[in-house]
Amino acid sequence: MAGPLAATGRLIAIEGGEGAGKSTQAAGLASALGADVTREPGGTPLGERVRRLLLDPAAGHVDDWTELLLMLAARAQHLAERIEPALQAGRHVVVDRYSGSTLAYQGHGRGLPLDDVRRLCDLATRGRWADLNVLIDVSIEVGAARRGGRHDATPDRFEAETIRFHDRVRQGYLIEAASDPEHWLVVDGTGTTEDVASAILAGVQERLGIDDAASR
Ligand code: Z5A
Repeated sequence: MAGPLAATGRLIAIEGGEGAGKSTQAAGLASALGADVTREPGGTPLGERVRRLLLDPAAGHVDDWTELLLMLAARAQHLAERIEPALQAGRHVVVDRYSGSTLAYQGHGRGLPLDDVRRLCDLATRGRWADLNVLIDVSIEVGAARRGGRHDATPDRFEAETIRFHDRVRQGYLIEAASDPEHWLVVDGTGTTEDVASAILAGVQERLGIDDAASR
């Protein structure tokens, strides 16, 4: 298929397991770069409705392919409505989860064939992959402890998954990062919020050659 439209804005995805600190770091990075910030699944009114369906523990059994296609339906809308217009207007976009999450969760975690997952991500995004995926890597235990410190509500459908599932996701992320180092930056997420933020900003600037908002 034809590649994505040329754009001057860069797309940076913040990836990792639950509780890794993605939302915290996505907001901080976007502020440092003067970029738009958004999240998946979600980011648009329709996407946020799909998100509620996907996370609802009362949804009962959700077939793995259904889960994949709902993630991609939300992404297609997100891309059309928010991401692509911002990139075309020259704004950088920081997204809290993107196609890397689909490879890690629906591919490595659920066990759907990776080639199919990759091809469907490509179709849903018209070939728009992140310019850089920042993987915030923490152990399952650290992620669960951080999440546990924050939530007191019923766990969502993903939070309720087994440790083995979350471990497959973590290993899957590391496999994806190792197999495409040009598009992945792995950051140790166990330091303080400030330490992790500095490592991410330095890595993004070095890899994408973009200035922070303060130096423009
Ligand atoms: N999913 C999927 O399966 N396929 C897909 O294609 C996509 C998504 C796009 C919802 O995502 C689920 O969707 C997700 C995968 C699936 N489920 N899981 N697991 P989500 O991003 O909303 O869910 P999440 O990963 O569970 O997000 P989270 O719990 O909000 O975690 P986070 O964003 O990584 O962390 P945070 O909110 O920034 O921080 C968590 C707490 O830790 C908070 O109290 C912070 O203040 C604290 N924190 C953050 N950083 C630090 C450091 N460095 N030190 C100490 N404490 C910290």
